[in-house]
Amino acid sequence: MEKVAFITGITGQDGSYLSELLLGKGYTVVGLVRRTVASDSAKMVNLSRIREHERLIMEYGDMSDMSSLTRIISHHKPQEVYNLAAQSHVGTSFKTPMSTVEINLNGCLNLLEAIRIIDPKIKFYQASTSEMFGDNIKCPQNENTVLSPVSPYACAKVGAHNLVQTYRKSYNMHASSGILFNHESPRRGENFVTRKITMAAARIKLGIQKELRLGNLDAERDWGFAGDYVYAMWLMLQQEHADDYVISSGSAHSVRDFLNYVFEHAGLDPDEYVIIDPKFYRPCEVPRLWGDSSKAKRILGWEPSVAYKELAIMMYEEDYERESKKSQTKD
Ligand code: NAP
Ligand code: F7E
Repeated sequence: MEKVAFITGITGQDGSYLSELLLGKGYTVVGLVRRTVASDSAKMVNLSRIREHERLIMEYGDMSDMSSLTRIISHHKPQEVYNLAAQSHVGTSFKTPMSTVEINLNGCLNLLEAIRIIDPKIKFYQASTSEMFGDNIKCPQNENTVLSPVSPYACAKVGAHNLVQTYRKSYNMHASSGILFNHESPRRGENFVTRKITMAAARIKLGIQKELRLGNLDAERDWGFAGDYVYAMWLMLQQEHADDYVISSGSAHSVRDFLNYVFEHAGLDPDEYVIIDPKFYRPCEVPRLWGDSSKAKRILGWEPSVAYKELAIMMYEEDYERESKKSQTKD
């Protein structure tokens, strides 16, 4: 039988890696795109490798518009739905709390309801997050760690996480949540700290940027590679039973450590270029995220394949190559 997957958030970092994975496995992939993105080809850059693929279908819609979700699910009849769409920037969620809740919480409910009504046998994946642990610094964090969200982003994600568990228990739906720790790649949005750093290092090295403004350098994160993490999403939906799984690299590093490592690799001294700017501090910070994904290893057989330093260099090198090509074409 033809396998069909519906992915929300397909234009984002994870959506693009997951699409490539599923197309490679023979799926037909249906992706939800907003009109504002579909009309701007620069915003489709993450999908450049697969845009012309015959089994990739783009459908206009929006997480806040349940009718668009029901239309797509009724028409394409997916067996698997991956809900990756979100306003995913934690700092921004303090500035746009209502739309963040609308997309990240109500959007998830719209999708769960659409599935329950149309075909409750559809398998569902929810993009939950380590941000839900918030200021609970008991480490390493696992599936039993108490949730203590401290941003509108994380509050909305906790609500969605609870809804997924509720639909699983109430309607016997195959609905799973991946509690994913930070995962990065050369496709990471440019306003997330790792990408901001690798991009700045590349541009400073090339002489096209003079300084890098950052916020809290003491925060610690457990950073892994997005390509590894989307494989865990797929594995969750291949299990007989739905469940929640922590997905992480298993080690934590500070923002300062990431900064120093990338700048040292580029042959730059961060003290000469980095300015601490209060604008990038958050009203409430998550001090430390460090995950324990032993359940995923035991049940899914999942393990990360790209280490922290390898990831940092991969991101820096791609940024350097692209920025260098761009500056040559300007000459
Ligand atoms: P991302 O690059 O920011 O992508 C977010 C996607 O959501 C984009 O495709 C965006 O579309 C789409 N979107 C936003 N609002 C929408 C709306 N109203 N209707 C339809 N689509 C909408 O995020 P990511 O890093 O790939 O993360 C994927 C998911 O995992 C998100 O739910 C995020 O919260 C969660 N997560 C991420 C991490 C991480 O470290 N990356 C960790 C844990 C959980 P446009 O292109 O139109 O903006
Ligand atoms: O911040 C600090 C900042 O924005 C990491 C999302 O994918 O992962 C991501 O959320 C840390 C924070 O990621 C700057 O204060 C310092 O402590 O890269 P980030 P995040 O907030 O951890 C989780 C798991 C998700 O679910 C989210 O969707 O870095 N930091 N200076 C800075 N952060 C940013 N963005 N910019 C700075 O200038």
